[in-house]
This record gives sequence, structure tokens and C-alpha cells, in this order.
Amino acid sequence: NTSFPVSICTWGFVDANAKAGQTLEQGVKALDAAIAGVAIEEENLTNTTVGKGGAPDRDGQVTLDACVMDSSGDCGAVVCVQNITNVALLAKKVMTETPHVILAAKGAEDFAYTQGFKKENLLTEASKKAWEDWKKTSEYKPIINIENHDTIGMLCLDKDGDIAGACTTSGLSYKMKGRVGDSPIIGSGLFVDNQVGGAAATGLGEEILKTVGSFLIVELMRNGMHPQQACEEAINRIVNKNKNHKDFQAAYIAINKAGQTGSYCIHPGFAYMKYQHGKNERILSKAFLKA
Ligand code: SD4
Repeated sequence: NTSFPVSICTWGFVDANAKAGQTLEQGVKALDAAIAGVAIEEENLTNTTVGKGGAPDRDGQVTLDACVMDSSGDCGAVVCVQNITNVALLAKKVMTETPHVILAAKGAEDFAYTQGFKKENLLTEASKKAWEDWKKTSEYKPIINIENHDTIGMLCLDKDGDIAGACTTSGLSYKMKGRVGDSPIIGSGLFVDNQVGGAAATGLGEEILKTVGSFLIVELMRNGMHPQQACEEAINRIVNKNKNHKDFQAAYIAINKAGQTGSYCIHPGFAYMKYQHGKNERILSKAFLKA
């Protein structure tokens, strides 16, 4: 099929998506391409919502969440991990090297060292300074859209037509210690069913968790919806149960087996990247609210 391979990811992560797309073109399988793509942002010190350089929790600790899901239906996740940069790869190791699906906190970190991961300080001077400034008022508000600086959820459709995905984040800035969002939770931040397609989320994780949005989107696609329609329905579920939906952002991206894609969000300003036929395109998402 000439529409393969395809890679999509949340927000304007041009380099990460190009990396995934080019990796797919070389014939690498979907999961490894997605992990290679998101690693670009995990290692990007100027991205304050993913990996190294991510904003800390209110106590000044950077804690990361990530998950991966493979075409086989297998998955792995790590939550609230410190000192490890490439947590999507670590989530894959949980999937392939342990009998479990999720490892948390110190357990995940200690497991990482057994797999050869390096201990790194994830708190950059810039993120530390921003946290110290925040502490002066300690006002906690979800920030709506910060272009190019957000959670990365990535879905890859490889040359064989197989779909897999990865999602990785430092979570909400200045979250409570121990807080885990949607991003590492299979079905919420990410879901893939290789017979149907995949979906990934970004935005206020608590609302995505309550509606198990990525699983919902895949099920809607299974029942015949186009990825675009399915993303719209999943956002509508969040909007309909929240009178205060104007106060936060939530966004989804989705892809089906034919390589058709879609996205929808609450507030205008969300965009996703799509790599196909050697072209890496930024697609502005339709939104529930008007600009
Ligand atoms: C979370 N969904 O931890 C993540 C945050 C996010 O863009 O997507 N930021 O709730």
C-alpha cells in the first residue's frame, strides 16, 4: 500500500516526527520508530514538558511518565520515574524484559539501571529557576496551549501496515508529588489495536483518564468512524461532563489502518505533525471552542 509508512505526533514536534518517519522509511518496525522519534524530545533540554529539562513537581523533583503499545497488543509503562531520560524505551523494556506492564517510581528507576540506563539529573538550571519563581506565588493552574512544548504522543504505521505508539511526558508542571497523569496509562494517553488503528492524548490528564479517551477513539474507529470523527466524539465526552471545559485543554490524535488521520481539541491552538510520502507536515487541529 503506497500510503505507508506514516508517522503522526502531538504538537509541533517537527524533528521528532521527521525522525520517526525517516526511521519507518528505512524499514524499522512501528514501535522502534516511535521510540526513536519521541527520544528526540526526551533529550531536548528546552522542552519543559518531556524528559530531561522537564518541569519538576512542586517539591522540585522531575518525575516522568511514559508508555508504549506494540502491534501485537503488548504494552509497557513506567510512572513517576526520576533520573532516567529515555522513559519510553524504559517502558518498552518493562514490556519485553519483565512479566509486568507497569513499574512505578524507585522500582522503575532501579530496573532501568539493570538494563544499562544512565542515571542523569533531569532538572536543568532553567527549569529550576522557573520552579523557584513559581514558588513565590505557588499558584496552580493548568496552562492551556504552549506551542512546541508539550507531551509527545506518537503513532507509527510502518511499511508492513502495522501500528504501534509511544507517549512520554514530565506531566503537569508543579503537580503534587506522586501525581500520575494519563500519558503512561494504556487506554487513556495511548491505545493501539493493530486491526483498527491508534490514538494518543495530550492536555489535562485527569479529564483524559476519566473518559479513557484513547481506547474510546479506537473502539469508535472499530465501529466505522473516521479518525477525525472519533477524536471529535472523545472530546465531546469531556466537554459534556465538564461545565468548566473552557479552563483547560485536551486534545487527541488518531490514525487508522489505511493511514487516514484526525485530531480534535477543546481550545484552538493545538496542532499535530504528520509524516507521509517524505513530507513532514504541521496540521492545525479543529477545535471545539472558537478562537
Ligand atoms: C498529563 N497529559 O500529565 C499530560 C500533560 C500534557 O501537554 O499532555 N501536557 O496530564
